[in-house]
Amino acid sequence: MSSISEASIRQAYSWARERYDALGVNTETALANMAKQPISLHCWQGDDVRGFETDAGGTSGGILSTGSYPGAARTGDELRADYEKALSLIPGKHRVNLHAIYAETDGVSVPRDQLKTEHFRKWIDWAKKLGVGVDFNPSCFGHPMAASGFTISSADEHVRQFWVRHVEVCRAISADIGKEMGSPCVMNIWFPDGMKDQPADRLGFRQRMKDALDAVFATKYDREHLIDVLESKLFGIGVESYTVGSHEFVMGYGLKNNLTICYDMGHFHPTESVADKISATLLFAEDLLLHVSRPVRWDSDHVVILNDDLLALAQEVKRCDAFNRIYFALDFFDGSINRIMAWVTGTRAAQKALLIAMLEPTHLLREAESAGDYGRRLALLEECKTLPFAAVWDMFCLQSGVPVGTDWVDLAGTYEREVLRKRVQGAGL
Ligand code: RNT
Ligand code: ZN
Repeated sequence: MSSISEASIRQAYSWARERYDALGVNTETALANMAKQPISLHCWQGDDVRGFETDAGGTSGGILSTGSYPGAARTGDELRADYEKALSLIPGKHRVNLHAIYAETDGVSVPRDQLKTEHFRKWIDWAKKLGVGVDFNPSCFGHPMAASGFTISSADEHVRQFWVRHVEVCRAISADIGKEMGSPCVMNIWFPDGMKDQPADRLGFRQRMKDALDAVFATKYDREHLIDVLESKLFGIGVESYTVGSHEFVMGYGLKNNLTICYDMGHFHPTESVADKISATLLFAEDLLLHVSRPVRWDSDHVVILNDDLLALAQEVKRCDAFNRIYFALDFFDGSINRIMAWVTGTRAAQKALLIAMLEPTHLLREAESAGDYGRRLALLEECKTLPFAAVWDMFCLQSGVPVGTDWVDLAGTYEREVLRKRVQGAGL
């Protein structure tokens, strides 16, 4: 299957292993840890956040998927087939991340505040078959009840209660999923609520959001089944002046009410480092969800690549020894390129960052730092950048039975020709 011989992968790995060994880093441990480090793959990259509702769906509330590359999944079966393809090109065992708009209701229109676990039965059974965990998200956007720009903080009681009920049913569904899968379902709540121009009553909306959340969280679930998460945001397109669920709101509400908080890499000012927030947050929070994304000038949700921001994030998790306290989830949606390639590129990039971090000789950096030898610290950091992590990565792919190096790209291309392109030509539905 591989265009690179197994012998050469093993030889390169054994050299790399020696190099890391000399720095006191065990590559075998890193490989074992990578194999048990899940990343939650978001279903919404497969269809540009459209979902399956017949009368609503799509993006709004400041989020936007651009591009009309052919081949987007149109049904649950197509999306699951695409997922399986992507998962076959990614090393390790992962999780799937669903949004409420991906309910399958047999053509019947089921309002979002009346969704039930049975509407996700196909997803659950499929995930069981694949042996992957399932995470979940209420969908508080792309809906007539969100048209005013406000959902759970709306001044309109009718609108507010609708979204309270939606999040409540999503929690019940998530708890059921977590219980059935035997692995807690991480349910992330994001509200688009905000204003294009300066509000006069910032407090009123936040007070209503707080009260609504109190109602939502009045029902208690076992954390063995459900992990409640709240995601903050700085601004959205058309929602530039005010975001109700700002960072301070979410951090305050989350910490006070024992919820997990989510940092999305695109939800802060471009000069703010999300990596820097990890250690500060973990002193006060048990765990943390990271939405691994890539902002380009704004919260554009570009496909994740192995850049400095991503590396810094992974390094901070390693340096805080916090792999067991962080949930990694992807959050990007690029409709302008092959969507399977987007998924696989982003996931593999995130995993490479984690691996590089796991292979870091952190103890040597710390020694230099505590000796006050910052020149040595900087020199070591630079040398670390060119350590042969790629040979360890290739070994991880080989051990996981997925394509090594660039081989996966051709396989994704074949899938595009044989499956995705046919969708456009009218076959399928
Ligand atoms: C929006 C948030 C949120 C969404 C997904 C679709 O800015 O990042 O996480 O991207 O729920
Ligand atoms: Zn996000």
